[in-house]
Amino acid sequence: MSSSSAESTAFRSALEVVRSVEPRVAAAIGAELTDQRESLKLIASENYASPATLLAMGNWFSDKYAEGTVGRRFYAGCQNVDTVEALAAEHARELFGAAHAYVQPHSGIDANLVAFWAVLADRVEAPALRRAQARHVNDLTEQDWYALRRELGNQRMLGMSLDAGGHLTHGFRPNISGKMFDQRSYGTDPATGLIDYDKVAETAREFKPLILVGGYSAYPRKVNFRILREIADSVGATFMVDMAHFAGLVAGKVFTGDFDPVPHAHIVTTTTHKSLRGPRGGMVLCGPELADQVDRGCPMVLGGPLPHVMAAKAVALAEARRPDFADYAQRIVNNAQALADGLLRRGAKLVTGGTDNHLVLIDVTSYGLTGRQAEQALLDSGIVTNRNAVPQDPNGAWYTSGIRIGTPALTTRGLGTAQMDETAELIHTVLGQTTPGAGADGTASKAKYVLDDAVAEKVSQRAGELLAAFPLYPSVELS
Ligand code: DSN
Repeated sequence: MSSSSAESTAFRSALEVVRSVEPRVAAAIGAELTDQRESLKLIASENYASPATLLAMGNWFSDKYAEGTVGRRFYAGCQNVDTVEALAAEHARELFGAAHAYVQPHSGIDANLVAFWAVLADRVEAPALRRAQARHVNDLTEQDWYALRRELGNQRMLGMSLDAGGHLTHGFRPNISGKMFDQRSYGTDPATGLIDYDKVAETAREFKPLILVGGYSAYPRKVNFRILREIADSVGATFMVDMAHFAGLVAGKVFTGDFDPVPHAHIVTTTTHKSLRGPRGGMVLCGPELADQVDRGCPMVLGGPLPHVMAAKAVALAEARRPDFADYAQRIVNNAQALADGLLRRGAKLVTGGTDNHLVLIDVTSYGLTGRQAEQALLDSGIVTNRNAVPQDPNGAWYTSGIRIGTPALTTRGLGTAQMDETAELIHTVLGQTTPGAGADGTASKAKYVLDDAVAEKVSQRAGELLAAFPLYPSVELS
């Protein structure tokens, strides 16, 4: 049986079994594949995992509790979980050149929490923290938590500001990190949109953070991690990098030297499902000095590990160690640059004037739109993006003034630079032909917009034709 017919058979059989119990779930799974096949997915944080990665998740590993770590479990019978967890960690260490890998985090937020607690435990003498670590998180009383917060009190974190492209989990209020830490941010130079390292150093000297965080979810440029490490060292901070967005570019050796966070940071966190193209989940990499604290992630802040997802992480990380992954990673960046060039040539305004990673941030105020209006108009036209704040955003974090687009998913489908130019044309057409709408009372709205149905229809049709030449999961036929 050829591998492609094996994949079709596997997914078809799985759906048949699901259908026999709850046909609506089987129908929704099938519909999701159709939707993903038919939309021009430009969400910078999404991708398409391989059939092997997807299939590794649908099995009896899901039924196993495995709190603890390899060889040190709170449950019996974890020998097979040990095998997949150890394999995933080994692939991660080899791929990124890290001394230690912890592959249990369920998401990027979880990975960051594990890292924060590991650094706190390593750096702060707090008896309440030791007591908390010695027990299961569910057994902590209100008084324990209170003592913990008080004893840890006022630890400081310095991270990239949200509107400059930082992430919520880097000490911002809607996330627990904003409650655990006294946070201050570094932004970008208003003239260039680039990180001003002298300014970061100045803020670090003034603020003296316990943790300096590098990494972003909407900054379209490389970051010099060697310089950030020097800044961290100069103020005695632990240097942590959240590489969730660009882990695939590190794995594929597009980001090397000063731009590879692993040799420079004390601790690195990531998700596994973005440019790295694995299953939905997270991971922490560190040196031997933090390894023991990191391994306490479960049960300190994580619920039971997901062995079926760790199995899929092992598969995806093995894929990322193959030579063709480096070619994929380079094509992600080539495509993002072609998309940026295509937009710039058509008159769009881009934050920082371009990109050297996987994402492009369009400032849609140049089209007279908010991010919300632009996002919806593009969606009507078959183009899936997400709105995002731009530096010093006049429209705030809800409506925003930006559209963030990224190329990992379309690159996985096989689209190349020629198709990126056409994609730029489609985006520019929609944004150029959309105008702001008015609310019910006739006043200007930040959400309503006007786009001729015929334009949306034409763009959607063209996007469909573009995608038809690059089928998603060509090896998988469900009917
Ligand atoms: N939600 C992810 C993103 O879109 O960047 C980050 O958590």
